[in-house]
Amino acid sequence: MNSDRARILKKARHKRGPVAYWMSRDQRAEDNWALTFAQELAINGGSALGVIFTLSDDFLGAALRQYGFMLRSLVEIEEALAEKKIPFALLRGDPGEAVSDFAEEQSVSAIVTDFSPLATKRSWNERVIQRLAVPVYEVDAHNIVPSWRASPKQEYSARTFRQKIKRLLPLFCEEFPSLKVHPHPWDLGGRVDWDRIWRDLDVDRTVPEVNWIFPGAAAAREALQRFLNEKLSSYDRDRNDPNRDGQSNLSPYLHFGMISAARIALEAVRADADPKSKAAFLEELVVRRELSDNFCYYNPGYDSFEAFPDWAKKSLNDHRSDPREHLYDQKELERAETHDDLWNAAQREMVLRGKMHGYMRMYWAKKILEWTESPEEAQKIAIYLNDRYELDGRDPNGYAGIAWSIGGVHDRAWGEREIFGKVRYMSRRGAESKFNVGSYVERIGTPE
Ligand code: FAD
Ligand code: FO1
Repeated sequence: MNSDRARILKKARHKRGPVAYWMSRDQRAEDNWALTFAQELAINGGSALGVIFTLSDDFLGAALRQYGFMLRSLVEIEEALAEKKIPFALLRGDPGEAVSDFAEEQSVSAIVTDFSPLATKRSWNERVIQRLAVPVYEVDAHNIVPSWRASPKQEYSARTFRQKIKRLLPLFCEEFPSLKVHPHPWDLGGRVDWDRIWRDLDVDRTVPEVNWIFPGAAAAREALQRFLNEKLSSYDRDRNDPNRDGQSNLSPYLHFGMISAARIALEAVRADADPKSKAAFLEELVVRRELSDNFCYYNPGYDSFEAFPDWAKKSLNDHRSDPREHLYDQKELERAETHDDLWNAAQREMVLRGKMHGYMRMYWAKKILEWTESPEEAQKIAIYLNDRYELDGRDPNGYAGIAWSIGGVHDRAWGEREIFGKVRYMSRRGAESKFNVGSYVERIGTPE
């Protein structure tokens, strides 16, 4: 493994004792560099290895839909780890405290965790570091090129980031080693009582689970194979048409780490498919996705107006008092009660299906800017809805996508117009010129 994938968050003397991999963002047993690193550390020290997951009831507005998707996959992970003689424990309570209490009780010698640029996980890490006297390592198991290696600063556009990441990709595109049967046992008190976890789960149950997509690593692999066999070759033509099922639908799996982006990239590169489509897909999967992590990692205000570039902030400020022809509040938007049936259809697609089409996401967020009191309110509402309903929400891609749509992040200045200032505008007429809006609206259905 390229050693730059790992870094030390807390230096401390290595004592003897088991190594714990604190899994969070990368919820899979195979193709996981954080787990590989933890196993190597354990084997080199002659130690046991275990995986812990801290279940928090309140993660950035997630509801039953997303918790269900995650928990059903964690059951599979426990099973896959058991086959390798690696125990799995599910901890409850404040994650920072739960991890440090567990480590003390079990005399853990080192903690390894996966990387997330989001504030929540960073604050959990801080708490663990403060409370524990053992080494804590962080491994970027999500990005192909670790965020801290891809660039030392926030990149202002895909163009500048693309150059850097393309140069580094050959160093990090390695085949994954298989997880080994772990040679040193660790008794963590048996299997997780999943029935009890479900019973005690205190989350918003008004956003139900969906049944068009199945969670877990095996389902993710199948979805990838289907995409490579049936859709990759026409990706470039079909991905921006919400009436064609042209996208991969891999984002929910990527968000929860049920599949690794590097695995998808390796398979896509090997696939016998149209080169233009391959390049378009890899641009989204690698450059755009890893650029979102770069944005959130170097810009702690990623979910605020402050994150927008200066030209956009100035321009949006100049247009604050422009009259709005339509004004909606959060509830009206949430219930898809606007004058625009295209927007309403997109909103309903997200609420009912848990995944809005990629093209519609841009239109959707830009219209929220057009129809609310201020850019701050638009951003807040867009984040609330995205995080509450999307399976892939609560993700750097979401914060970056919303900041791109409303605040010009990673974009350039366009011709000035009302409300948007120099932020790129999207019109319903533009959508109509790209795809059959009527059939999209009809397919998603109108409320009774
Ligand atoms: P595919 O087209 O098959 O792409 C494959 C993968 O490439 C995706 O799974 C994703 O990881 C990555 N990707 C594709 N488009 C983008 C993009 N524009 N930016 C960054 N990465 C990209 N993506 C999320 O994962 N979570 C979100 O919450 C989210 N919210 C968004 C909100 C707005 C307002 C906008 C404009 C975009 C948002 N995106 C989000 C980005 C993008 O729309 C989705 O990643 C994509 O539609 C997911 O579907 P897919 O996996 O079928 O995509
Ligand atoms: N990660 C956890 O470690 N514990 C959780 O309880 C948890 C819940 C959760 C719910 C919805 C969702 O979209 C993601 C969730 N995650 C959870 C994963 C989370 O994405 C990562 O921990 C992030 O890296 C944190 O920034």
